[in-house]
This record gives sequence, structure tokens and C-alpha cells, in this order.
Amino acid sequence: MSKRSCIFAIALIAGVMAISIGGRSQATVVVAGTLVTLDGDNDGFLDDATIDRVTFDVTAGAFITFDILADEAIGFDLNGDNELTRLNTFIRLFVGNAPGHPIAPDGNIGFDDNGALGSDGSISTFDSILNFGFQFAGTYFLTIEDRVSGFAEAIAGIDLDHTGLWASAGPGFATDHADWQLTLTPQEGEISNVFVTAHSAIPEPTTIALFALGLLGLGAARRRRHHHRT
Ligand SMILES: [Ca+2]
Ligand SMILES: [Ca+2]
Ligand SMILES: [Ca+2]
Ligand SMILES: [Ca+2]
Repeated sequence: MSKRSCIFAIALIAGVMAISIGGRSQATVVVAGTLVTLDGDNDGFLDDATIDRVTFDVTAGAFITFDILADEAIGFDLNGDNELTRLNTFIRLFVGNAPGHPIAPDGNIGFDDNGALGSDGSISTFDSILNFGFQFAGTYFLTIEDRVSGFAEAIAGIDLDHTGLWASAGPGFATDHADWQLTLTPQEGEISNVFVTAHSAIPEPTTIALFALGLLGLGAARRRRHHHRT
């Protein structure tokens, strides 16, 4: 390669890099939480488990990687809290409020159970990972549960027939709770307003979840009315 074409090639590569870096306009976000066992259906048994929710906003065209770090299966304290917990995550992606999206609010648009380890230090393929391209800007949410609960349970935030891994994790592992960490990496576009809704401190999750859903419905009705007026 001549000196001139070599310089041209370097300039071309630099230009491409600048474009791809320019597309990554938002930094990675890391959030964490803890699922707990409880008696959610009041049958006298602590055989139910909470399901956490991570809510966020994205720009149109955003492409996000959702990478879970949870299962401390082989004795590594991955999150550095001096205890070992096991969670066999299942994640679901829902539409929150994304105007123009063909799927209704609370509609499920993606999920993952076990997959690649990702780049977050996972040591177990029980950890979930999901890559998703968002055509419509708006608010979405991801639910994090142990194994697979019902669709409605993911929305309500509690698994009423929990058969999860952590309860039988074995000596040295916690049996009443399990920790998770989620890394949200925008490969394209932006992600913002990331927050976790934990159901662990709610005394009667089902009632309050129904109440919250009612409020959401009321809010949606108000928005619809307001929309008609304008
Ligand atoms: Ca129960
Ligand atoms: Ca991972
Ligand atoms: Ca730990
Ligand atoms: Ca899993």
C-alpha cells in the first residue's frame, strides 16, 4: 500500500469510528435488587416470591443489551456482599407508555431465560441476557423473576407458585432471598430514567398491585380524555 492510500485508509477508519462512537450517546447503566420469599397468597406458607421491575425510557431506534448477573452457583460472591445467593433469572420486556407502539401498555415484547454469559462477569448460563431494538421512543419496563412465573404475575410483581432454585440451593446459600444485577448498555441510541421497583417491602403485594394497576388505568383514561379534548 502506498503512503498516500495508507493515510486515506486510516482517515476512513477514523471516520467510521467517529460515526459509531457518535451513535453511542449514553453511558451504560447498572442497577441491582433482591427478590424475597413471602406468603403472598396468605396460605400460611412462605412459598411465594417477589418479582422486581426495572423501568426506563429509550429514544426511537435505540438498541439495548440487558445483561443479568445473578447466579453465584459455584461459590463466587459476584456482588461482593459476603453472602451467596442463587437466582435462575427469567426476564420479560414490556411496553409501558410508548405512543404509536402497536402493542398495548403492559404488552410483552421480549424475554430471555438462559443464554450467553454477556460481559458482566456471569459464571452461570442461568443468567438471562436480551438484546432489543426499540422502534418507538417511550417508557418500557423489564421484569426480573426466578425461573418462569405467569405473565400476569410478572406484571403484578409476585410469583404465587414459586418453585425457584434458591429455596433448594444447598448449604452455604441463602434460602429466603436472592440478589440480581442488571447492566443496561445502549449499543445505539439513548436510555434514561432507569429505576427499580421492588416489591419486597409490601405487606400485601397482590392487593397493592391491583390498586396500582387501577391507578394506572385511571391515569390512562385521563390521558385518553385529555387527548380527545386537544
Ligand atoms: Ca403462600
Ligand atoms: Ca450476564
Ligand atoms: Ca453475593
Ligand atoms: Ca434463567
